[in-house]
Amino acid sequence: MVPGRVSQAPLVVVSNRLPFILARGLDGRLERRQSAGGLVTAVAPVVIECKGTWVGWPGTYEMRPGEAIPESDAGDQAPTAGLKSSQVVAVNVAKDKFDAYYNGCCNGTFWPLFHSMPDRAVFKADTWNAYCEVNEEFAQNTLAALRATVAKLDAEGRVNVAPIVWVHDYQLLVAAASIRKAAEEEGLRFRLGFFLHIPFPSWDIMRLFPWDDQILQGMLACDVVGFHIEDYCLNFIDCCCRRLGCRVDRNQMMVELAGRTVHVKALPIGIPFERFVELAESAPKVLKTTEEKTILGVDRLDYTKGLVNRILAFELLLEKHPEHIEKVTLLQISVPSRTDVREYRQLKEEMDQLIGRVNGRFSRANWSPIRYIYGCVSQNQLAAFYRDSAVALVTPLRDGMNLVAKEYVACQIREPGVLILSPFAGAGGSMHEALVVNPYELDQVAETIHRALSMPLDERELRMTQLRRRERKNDVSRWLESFLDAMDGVNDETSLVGNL
Ligand code: GDG
Repeated sequence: MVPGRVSQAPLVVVSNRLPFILARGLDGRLERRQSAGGLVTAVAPVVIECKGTWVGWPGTYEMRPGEAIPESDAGDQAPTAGLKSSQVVAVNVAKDKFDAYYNGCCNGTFWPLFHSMPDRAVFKADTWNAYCEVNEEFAQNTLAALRATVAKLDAEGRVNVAPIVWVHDYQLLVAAASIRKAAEEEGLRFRLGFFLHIPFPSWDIMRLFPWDDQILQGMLACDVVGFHIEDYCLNFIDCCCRRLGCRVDRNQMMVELAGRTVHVKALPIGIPFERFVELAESAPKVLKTTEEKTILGVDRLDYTKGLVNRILAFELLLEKHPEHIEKVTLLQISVPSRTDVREYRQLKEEMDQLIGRVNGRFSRANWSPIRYIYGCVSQNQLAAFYRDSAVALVTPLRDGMNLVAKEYVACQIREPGVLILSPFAGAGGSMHEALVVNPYELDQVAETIHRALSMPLDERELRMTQLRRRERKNDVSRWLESFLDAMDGVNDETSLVGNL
């Protein structure tokens, strides 16, 4: 929560999904089903307090025209419980169109492209058109929310307050262009911000997308464009300069387009640190023995997360350091993800085979090297896994930030373990006390796991204390506060226009 600020300007949050999904219960009525992500936990209370609005897809194609969003049940403990149905706008899209937008363009094109894996990206005019149409539907719904918000502020006499519209992530890269155009034509008061949760690629990669100019213009329709780390900001600025010929200031991180200045900000996301500490304090023990050490991996089953490399590196460890046989286990939790996309089904097959092979090769009568959960565990159980694992292996090939690395350190409330982290995750840029390892260099990963398993207690303590201190300070509330500060700064800061 951000005290003292939220009362000033209402927030209109726009994201692909609402902070809860709707599903039809046995009685035929729509019900809210909660999602527990850190983003929702941090942002929902602010939307509730400032009497803001959340615009998003409700997770179902079954809403009938005009059907109301249900209120939360009495006794609902979720962070969205106080979000009234009048504060929620469901964007309903026909199934075929949503498929082309979400599975086709978002996850078939932008996800691999923005993670610098262009060989996996599919460029198709029809999925791109569906993407633009769905973004337009989000824009129209957001405009309706913005009109209602401004009218309410006017009625309250708060005529100097400009609502903040906050658009999230790669599913909505071009929505802001329509929002700005219509809102300006109608003379609505607003400020427009965008945050990208995944990396922003270099110009070399971005230029492969045939309609890259529209992406950049869509993002530049905002007053503030936020990324996790400075590298992504600089990539974005570079693209604006080279593709659109914008005037840019790389030191002040500003881009000028059509006489307007856009502020580009590095706003690294954090986690609800104290909530994970509490979970770790109360979660019952789930891992069996203390003699056997657990190496933990937790990821959506996604090719960006480096899962195949991770298993191969673990196999190498057992080959080169057989002293770990029967002494360590790799516990890999892989949450099913995007199962409608072929690449993801193929990865599932590949992982099943690979893990079967490694287990077949090294298992003993009472021990197997890899325990593999293809599914989702409860947050309580997850916190216990984090707390009781000797090593966390966070080795994505590329990752916007990676929250698992941060959640692991938050839960290290007993004997400290070791975080092994890829430099290609946004988190790699700031979690300096982790053992940083290139996930492509399998030998090195195996050696680093060996080093982590043999690390003396005082070194583990030293590293973990520092990691935890930093993440506690830079938690998700601070991220939210930094974004709101950046939005507040929009009108005060020097503009680029006339400055160069
Ligand atoms: C995107 C960007 C960026 C995982 N397994 C279970 C479970 N989880 C939760 C974790 C964590 C979240 O899922 C995963 O977050 P990540 O950050 O690791 O990855 P993405 O989903 O790819 O998120 C990423 C993030 O957006 C935020 O900006 O950091 O780079 O790709 O919170 O705890 N939760 C439960 N059971 C599981 O089995 N309950």
